[in-house]
Amino acid sequence: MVKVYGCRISYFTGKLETYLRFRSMDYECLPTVGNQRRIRAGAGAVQMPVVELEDGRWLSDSTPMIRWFEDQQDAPSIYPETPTLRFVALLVEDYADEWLWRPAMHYRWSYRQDRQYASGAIFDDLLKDRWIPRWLGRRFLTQRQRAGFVRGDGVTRETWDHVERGYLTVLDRLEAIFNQRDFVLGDSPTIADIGLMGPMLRHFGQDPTPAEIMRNRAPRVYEWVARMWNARPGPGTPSLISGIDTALGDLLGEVAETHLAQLRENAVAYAQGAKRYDQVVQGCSYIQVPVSRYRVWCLERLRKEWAELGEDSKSEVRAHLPGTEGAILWEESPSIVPDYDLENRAPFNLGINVFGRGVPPR
Ligand SMILES: N[C@@H](CCC(=O)N[C@@H](CS)C(=O)NCC(=O)O)C(=O)O
Repeated sequence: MVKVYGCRISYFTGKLETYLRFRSMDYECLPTVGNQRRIRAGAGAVQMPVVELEDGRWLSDSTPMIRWFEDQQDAPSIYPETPTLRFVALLVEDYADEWLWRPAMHYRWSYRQDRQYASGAIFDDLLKDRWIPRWLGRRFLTQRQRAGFVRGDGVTRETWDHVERGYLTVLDRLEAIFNQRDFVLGDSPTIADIGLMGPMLRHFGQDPTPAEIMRNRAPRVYEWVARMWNARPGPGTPSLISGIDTALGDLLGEVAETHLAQLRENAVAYAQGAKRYDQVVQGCSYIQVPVSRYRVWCLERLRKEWAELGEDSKSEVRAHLPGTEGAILWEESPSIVPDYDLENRAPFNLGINVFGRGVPPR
């Protein structure tokens, strides 16, 4: 039985829970609040989720955690065997983790009915035994999340429509994929599906405003969320697509134009020692978004995976990535200076938050 410290409506806790259910692994959910000192000592940073194993070891960060759990399995892996699909799956996971975060936080905290629901749910889960009046706790949570992860992450009147377009586009791209097959890459879940469950399960599929949009605009995605929540490995070997088809290629185009564009600008800003930076994504200007040291590491890991691909795989993936944004995967880049997990110990290293000490600093 592993202990998962998180919250019942948290993005990355939902991603990890989907994986643990898929592998029929028992877990116990515990709140981070009240356990911060132990979490910081064991896992390095307080974020959701962190995991405590029965032998006392701590794990942080859903991406390396799932990879480590998967290494212990004696079953067909959720990381595709073919190098092209493996790379695509990792890229989609990273896009789901790091790019879809902004629209997910925007819908949850910018719309009144969504923030009323979320602040109540988080309060009841994390704060109700803390001697804080419910109204005050909810107000504190709303202000923290809106100031930090919405306005503080570049959502303004000017970027609002583009942020929402990112959600509508991923719905359309996935709807086209699920019109052809049950999961992103074939008849079984891969790490691409698990990654997408971060935003889709506890935010887009559950918060009132984006869930209504999902039901009406992309019913197959809505159905996939439930299918993923209940997914278990099939009896045989997973049957995945033989290469990148049009529907998947269209999703990859969006991933490159948005997520890879942001990863590049973030890495450049980090190398310059900046705390915030401006970026243009699909023609939309985001002013003074927070720099993330963690995301420099994400980019470095993707570049390593890219470097290990054979020439055939590289050209197959490249054909679906717009050159300007895709190039950050293959060009020599002096601006990528990872300085996290240099000993390659993740998920057993001391973790860091995606931004500052949790919320993006002002
Ligand atoms: N890279 C981490 C990210 C975890 C994360 O950022 N979780 C969010 C909540 S879903 C969090 O803890 N944010 C920090 C905060 O709100 O203080 C992972 O993949 O697990």
